[in-house]
Amino acid sequence: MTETMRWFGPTDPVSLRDIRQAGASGVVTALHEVANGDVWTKTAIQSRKAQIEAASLDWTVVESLPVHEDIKTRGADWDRLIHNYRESIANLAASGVRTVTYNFMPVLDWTRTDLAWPMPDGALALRFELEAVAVFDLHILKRDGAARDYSSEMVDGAARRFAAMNDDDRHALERTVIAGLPGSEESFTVDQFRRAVSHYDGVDADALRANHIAFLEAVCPVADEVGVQLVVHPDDPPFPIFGLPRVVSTEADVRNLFDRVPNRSNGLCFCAGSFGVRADNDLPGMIDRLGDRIGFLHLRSVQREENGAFHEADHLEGDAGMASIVSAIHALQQREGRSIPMRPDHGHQMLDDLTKTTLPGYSLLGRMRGLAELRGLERGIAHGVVSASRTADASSLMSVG
Ligand code: CS2
Ligand code: MN
Repeated sequence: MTETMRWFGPTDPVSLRDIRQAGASGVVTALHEVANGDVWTKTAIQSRKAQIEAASLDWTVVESLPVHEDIKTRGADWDRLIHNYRESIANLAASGVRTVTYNFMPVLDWTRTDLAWPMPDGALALRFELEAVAVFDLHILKRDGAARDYSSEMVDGAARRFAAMNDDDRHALERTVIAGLPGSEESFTVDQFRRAVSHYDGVDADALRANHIAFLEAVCPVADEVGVQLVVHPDDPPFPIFGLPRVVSTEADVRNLFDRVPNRSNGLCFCAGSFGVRADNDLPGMIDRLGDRIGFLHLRSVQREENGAFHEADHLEGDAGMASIVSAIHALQQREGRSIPMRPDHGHQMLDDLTKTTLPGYSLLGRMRGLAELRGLERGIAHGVVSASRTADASSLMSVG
């Protein structure tokens, strides 16, 4: 794998030097300062690239070239936005940046309900609880018909929980859910969020799928021509929330995209943490079967809990079965004779980072731990030291004294 770390640009509290010392050879980044929908100019791309290269790193992957809401809903500005998207792709290719991540999640990018969930070792993890989403949806947003989307037990539980919360707790939950996590291009007040959600009245899962295909049909020919691969990041979490459809959650969803739009440039960002929230996603099997389309890897593990909750585990723990995943990646790379860019996707806030201001999920030390563990796992597999067995998970391969 080609080892990278995400960098949020010059304002990121983590520096390029930090990333280099953490052992990455490249960064994954975006021109976050450009408004969603505007063109990424050649000059702006070149200058960011030069800055990265001056730190002896490569700009390996774009994450993300954001897809505007008017593309997802096929709104009035579609033509202009598609034109701009194509131009940004061509400009990136002209600078030699050839892998471009995007997602097709309505309104919200990734979503969590707790950004500082204490782990037994004192590190802090990101957590998602469907019941907390229900509290926000039913009692803060007060979305019409929301109660239909939850079990009656969860509706009752959410009412009890909301009643026990003070104003600060309520405000904190609201901010966690809609203020925007790192990499999200949007941040909302409750009123703005309500309005953004209402743009999806009449856009059900089938309509969103059709809009996604229309987007790919419009941009893939240009990407094919200039040699860029577009890689779609799956839904996080991989199920509908706030009554909004989500259509990149399973192997069948992804397969459908490739069947409908066979262009070479139509690719996948395989995010083990996002797909891994669903027990019905067979992660190593997906790598085997979708491998020729995988252009970028996010490696991270979640621990599923009851009632649609999960938290982010250490990279080699949790439900992912990381040894089986890295084995499948190793086999794919051998088969195709290439090295796939990978980043440790999120990490715990730990050690010195506990006293610093950090971006949720993107503090340095937790990601550095994840990168080191993943790199060691891959080297072990490549040298035949670690068994490539599909049944063993990383924690059972050795016991650390
Ligand atoms: C998230 C997302 O996977 C992640 O870490 O940070 O923001 C992801 O980058 C986007 O959904 C990809 O477009
Ligand atoms: Mn991811």
